[in-house]
Amino acid sequence: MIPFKTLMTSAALVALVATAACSSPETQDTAAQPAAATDTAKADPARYLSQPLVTEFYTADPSAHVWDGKIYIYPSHDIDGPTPEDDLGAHFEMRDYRVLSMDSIGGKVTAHPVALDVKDVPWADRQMWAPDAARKNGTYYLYFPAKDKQGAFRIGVATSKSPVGPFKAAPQPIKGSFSIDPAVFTDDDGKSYMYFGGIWGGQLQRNTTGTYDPEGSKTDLEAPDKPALAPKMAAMSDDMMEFAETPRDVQILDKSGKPILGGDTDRRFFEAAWMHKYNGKYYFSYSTGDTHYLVYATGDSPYGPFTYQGRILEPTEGWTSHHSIAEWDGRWWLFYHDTQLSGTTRLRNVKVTELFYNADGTIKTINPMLK
Ligand code: FUB
Repeated sequence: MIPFKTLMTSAALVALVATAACSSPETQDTAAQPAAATDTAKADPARYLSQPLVTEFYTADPSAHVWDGKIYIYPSHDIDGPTPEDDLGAHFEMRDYRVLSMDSIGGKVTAHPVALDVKDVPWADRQMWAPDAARKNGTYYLYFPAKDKQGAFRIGVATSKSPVGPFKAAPQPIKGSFSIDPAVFTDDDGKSYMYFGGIWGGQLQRNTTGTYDPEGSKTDLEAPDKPALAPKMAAMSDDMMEFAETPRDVQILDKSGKPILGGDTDRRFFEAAWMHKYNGKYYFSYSTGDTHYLVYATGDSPYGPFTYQGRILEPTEGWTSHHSIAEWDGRWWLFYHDTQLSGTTRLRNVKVTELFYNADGTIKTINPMLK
């Protein structure tokens, strides 16, 4: 990866105090945690469109859901580790998940205790990356990617009777799962679908034959004039614990109906799949990775195909961009992350801002920086 850092130089405390003072939501950490940043400088909060939701620890990849009128965010829990940054994301060494909840946008944010730890997942070895959650018949399902003992990313599932956990992991990853960034969308008819995948560190390019190839490409298909590697999707089984079908490609087309090409790095899928529905249309959104955009494509079915429409979010600070979109109180919200608190790609903080549609259903592009 090419780090897309903002360099900052002074002490963590200064940044945290400055940020907290300007942050509208009140935060409450219900589990003892050390202060977040360790080697950072004062970032001027006025430069940012919105402020971190939590300052006590680092969070990223926010998957938001509204259940019973309350907002729940399932983020990655970033930690500082010894591994140097590389193109395959070895520096994202997360070991557990903590859920955030809010009664309202802009209100108090509650950070709940650890909901799932890698040590309690029998098959997983390391790197608990971007999770998502779903609810069905009074059970909450946490879906998460992690590397297994062979270094291959798989997607696991864990269950709880509470939206904030603790969750109990299934002993094996979801059969037939691979790669990263699960996002589970439940349609109006109650059917649920998982969208997933990521290139480079997400290993999609090492799973093209149905078996993980540890010697496979370190980037993508290495064919810029061919259709880009597609994200994957599958309907979920009734019990939400398995795929109900073999994962298939999510087709992303340009406006003339041709697949987006591998070399079209401003528009091709990289990671961070999300699905939402607005006015009867399906919006498949994702990150373009090394070009740092959050973009979207729309379709008439959860299976696609999806036609590329444009950008949701211009580049944030930090190399990665990852988001979710949810409706709360009749308005639409973009949950995303940047590195305001740390200035370091591996230590991110989640945020929220309102998302607006144009009359034709297109999304108004958001700039995360004010100056
Ligand atoms: O948080 C680790 C990885 O970084 C996620 O899985 C990607 O989407 C990117 O945000």
